[in-house]
Amino acid sequence: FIYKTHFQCFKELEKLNSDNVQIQALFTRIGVPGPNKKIIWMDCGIHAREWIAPAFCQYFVKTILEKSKTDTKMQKMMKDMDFYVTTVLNVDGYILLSQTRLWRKNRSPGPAGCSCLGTDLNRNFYSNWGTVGVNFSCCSQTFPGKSPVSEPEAQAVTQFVGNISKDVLAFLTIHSYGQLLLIPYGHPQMEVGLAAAEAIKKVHGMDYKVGTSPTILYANSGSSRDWARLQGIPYCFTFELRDDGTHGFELPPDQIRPAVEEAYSGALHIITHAHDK
Ligand code: ING
Ligand code: ZN
Repeated sequence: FIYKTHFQCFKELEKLNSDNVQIQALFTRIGVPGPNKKIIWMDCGIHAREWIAPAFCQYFVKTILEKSKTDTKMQKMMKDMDFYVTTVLNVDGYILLSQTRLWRKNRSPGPAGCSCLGTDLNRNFYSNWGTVGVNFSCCSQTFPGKSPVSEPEAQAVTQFVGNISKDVLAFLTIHSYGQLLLIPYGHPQMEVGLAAAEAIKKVHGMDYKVGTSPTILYANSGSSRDWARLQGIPYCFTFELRDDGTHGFELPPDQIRPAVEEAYSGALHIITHAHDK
């Protein structure tokens, strides 16, 4: 068994040049088969060091599957919608964590002459690419790449979600840390976000802030969430899971379960709202 990195896999699959092959290897699709299904998109682990996010995606998949056995609302949602869950979007970066604990970017080669690897995948999407919140030094953590959507991971999401975007009700992209729900501009999202934050607080009493990136975090460009909103997807959220910065990316193990439990509650609120609307 020869392990191939994700980047190599993408390169090989690209050669096959057939529609939608690439990302089929990436996500889990959950739902009752049927016609005219709506879609919920969720990705975790676009940034490697934010490993609580992949833990969340795993918990999410496990929980919706368990619920679907008995919970009639979940059964209905699975009849109406398919859940596409990408547990680790940036696989190459995630694998590197065993050596480089705080790696963020992917592992693709930099521009000619650059000694560093990696592009910030959440600066590589086609949404005001390369304008704010980026650093064109290829060694920086927010290097947006050589050009918009230059990276195979961003290409895969752009191509796949782009093709189905008219059926996607919600696009949830999961990061850490900060305990935030970041929204693109637009008021309906703010209301749903505030209600989701309440749902989160009910689980373990944690406070999540809700707002747009520039107002509650920092300005950026080229994010997948802004791109998704530009495709017309109604509910697009970035989750920043625990914690508030005390431990940051190195969340203590005893917080893993409560962190994913409360985030589930917030995600479920948004998904239920998107479904019922
Ligand atoms: N945070 C996100 C980042 O890419 C973000 C925050 C997401 C800002 C989407 C704007 C839009 O920097 C982390 N922790 O990566
Ligand atoms: Zn992140």
